[in-house]
Amino acid sequence: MTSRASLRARICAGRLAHIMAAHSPLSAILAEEAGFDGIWASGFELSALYGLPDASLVSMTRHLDMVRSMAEQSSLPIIADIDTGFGNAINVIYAIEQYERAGAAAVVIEDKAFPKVTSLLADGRQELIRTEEFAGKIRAAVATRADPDFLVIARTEALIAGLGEAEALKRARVYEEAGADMILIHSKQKVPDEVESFVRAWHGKVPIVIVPTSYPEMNESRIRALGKIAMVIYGNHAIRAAVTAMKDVFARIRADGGIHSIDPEIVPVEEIFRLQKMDAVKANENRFLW
Ligand code: SPV
Ligand code: MG
Repeated sequence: MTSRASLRARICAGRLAHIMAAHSPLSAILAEEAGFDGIWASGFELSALYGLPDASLVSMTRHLDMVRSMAEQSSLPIIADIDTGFGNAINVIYAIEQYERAGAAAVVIEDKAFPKVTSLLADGRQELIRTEEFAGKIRAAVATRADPDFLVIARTEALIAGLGEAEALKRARVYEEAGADMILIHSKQKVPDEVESFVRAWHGKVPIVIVPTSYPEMNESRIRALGKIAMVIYGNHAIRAAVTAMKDVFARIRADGGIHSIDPEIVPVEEIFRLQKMDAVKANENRFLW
């Protein structure tokens, strides 16, 4: 079974898919080793990796290149965060062709206007496009995919934009009608109430995706108890873990005046060799370097 087919089968069987953000092939490898079911090719993480705000500044080709590089190193399905789809329905058509070819298993397209601004910012400028226009983008994505197992996930930012639950539900219904395989509902409230209320009120046929970054108390047992949610995305925990670890280690080296005390506390270089598959190089040296 392809990673796309296995992701779709998991979703259809109602088994919650646990998806970890990644910003590099190395973080994708670590997410796979940790037992996640898929990789979130996060626009936020990749923007941060380049030291840029998540505001449509990282180009499609840069993001695509990262998806391709992750797909080379991980067998997990990749859910590509394609933001607004890089423009209108015509841009979406091109994006779907490219992302499918690059090895993504799914795309998430959001109903914000291009250029977008990151969702979790306290006073972010959140502008949505017309419901019908976004439905056209979803129809374009569905009509373009070559593999029927490639998932098209419609993300509504209605709650993020402060438009309320009725508008979020109305948009989600239209996006389902347009052919979306799943609906991602995003919220920046510090508690799960808003998302829980949306999920209870959702009576569509397609399942829901959530990104509980701002309401971390919504753990997996609460998600299962609520039902209807088929995918949970841990949206920025790879880059935040990396920043936490680098800050700590860099500060310790400066404070200690050297690497002597930190050395036993960080992974040895042999662990990096393992992640790089250096053993294959050694084996091939023995076979072919005569
Ligand atoms: C991302 O990780 O790029 C997302 C999730 O889209 S969020 O940043 O929370 O909007
Ligand atoms: Mg994003």
